[in-house]
Order: sequence, then C-alpha cells, then structure tokens
Amino acid sequence: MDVIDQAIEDIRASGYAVVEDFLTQTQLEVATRAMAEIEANSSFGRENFGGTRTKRSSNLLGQTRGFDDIVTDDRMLRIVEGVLGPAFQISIVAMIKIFPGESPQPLHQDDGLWPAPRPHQPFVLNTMLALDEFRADNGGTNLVPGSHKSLDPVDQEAERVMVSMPRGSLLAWDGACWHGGGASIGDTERCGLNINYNVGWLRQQENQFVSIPQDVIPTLSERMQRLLGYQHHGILGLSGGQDPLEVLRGRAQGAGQDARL
Ligand SMILES: O=C(O)CCC(=O)C(=O)O
Repeated sequence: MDVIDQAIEDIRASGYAVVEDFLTQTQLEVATRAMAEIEANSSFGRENFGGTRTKRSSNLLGQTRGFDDIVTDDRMLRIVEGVLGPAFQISIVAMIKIFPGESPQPLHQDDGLWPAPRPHQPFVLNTMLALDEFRADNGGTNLVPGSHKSLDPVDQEAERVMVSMPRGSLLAWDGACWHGGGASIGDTERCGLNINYNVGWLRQQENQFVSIPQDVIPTLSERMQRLLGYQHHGILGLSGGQDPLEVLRGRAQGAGQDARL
C-alpha cells in the first residue's frame, strides 16, 4: 500500500490523514511565492470564529495561478476520489495564516454548511497544505479522531490531536470530522493553503463560476476547468443537453478566441 492509499484508509477510519513530503520542491516554492502576494493584501479577522490573530483570504483561484498545480495534482485527486468517489469538484480554496496570540477555534464540522441529516456519505474532503511547519504551539490544526462518525456534536473539550507536520506536508480530513484551528502560544506563524473539494452534485462553498474572471477560464487546463464545475454527472449539470465545457468551447470559437476551450 502506498502513502496515498494509506491516507485514504486513515481518512475512512479516523477521519483524517497526514502525508509528509507531499509537495514537490517546485510546488512548494511556487505556492510560497504566490501566498506572499496574497498575504500582502489580506488583514486580520475581526470575529472570534475566524480568529482575530488569523489572516484569511478566499477565492485564491481568482487571484493567482500559483496553486493550480497543487489543486490538480494526481496524488491529491486520488485522495479526493478515494474518499468522495469519482464525481467531485473544488469547493473553496483559501489561505489560513495563524499568528502568535491566536486562541483555539471552536471545534466544528465543515460539512455542516450543507443541511443534511446524519449519517450521510462523505461529501466534503478538506485539505491543508503546510506552507510553514505546523506544530501544537503555533496553531497546528486540532482534530477529534473518529468524530466523522459521530451523530452528535462533540464536546468542545474533547480529546484531540494537534497536528504537527513539516512544511510541504498535506493534512486531509473528511468534512464531517470535528476540527478547528489550534491555539498559537509560541512566537512563530503558520500558513496553510486550504483546498476543499466536494461531490459534483453539491453546491460549491465558493461560487467558482463567478469567482474566476471569465477571460481566465479558457486559459486553464481542462482538468482545472472541470474541477471548477464545468462538468456534468449523468444529466446533472448539462446545458441544453450538452457538456458545459463543449458549450464554452463553442462560445469561445464563436468569439474567435485562441484558447484551450
Ligand atoms: O486553520 C485550520 O487549521 C483550520 C481552520 C478551520 O477549520 C476553519 O477555519 O474552518
């Protein structure tokens, strides 16, 4: 069993998995540069859930191409498919950078955004790429092992793991697993690239059709276009009975665009 199959098994059994050395050196360097620009335009949050010593920025795919290679990475998509099945898409891509002085975020489930009774099949798979080392004292994500199977809310004081992982690692968890950003009691920051996927028949958390400028869509790889939601599952998502990507390609040709569409 390779590390990816192991991660899929761990997520199914415990709700989460860590894969060290996940990012290639190039992915790490490109993402770090892109994130520095994103961070320069972001500021601290103003409410407790998101954190007042945490900088966040969402719609990263509308801001930079620096994360495309990670979002579409074969190993990443193998994990997503292993948990969600073959039909999935990007839900949201965000920066979460926790600074010294942050208090622990309340434990929560990210799939609670969709009002579905439990138990249900996994429909959200979340990931956090460590662009800095994550530790128990600098905001490393807290997770309650096995809580993705819990039908009731977990105690906010529940025993948890505080993820420690070197820069370049991947943390992936079932959206049903109770978790939260950790407290930062040391003197170092922790920047995470947060890429969440959900099943293709669910509404995306972030509206990718509006978030990515329309003139950018034709320049993206077909894999990225499909992950953004230009895909269909059976008859779900067709446009006039046609594959949405074919519709876009037809439009682009009509407009004389020289692009991949
Ligand atoms: O930053 C983290 O480690 C987790 C953050 C999180 O769960 C959230 O903001 O919903």
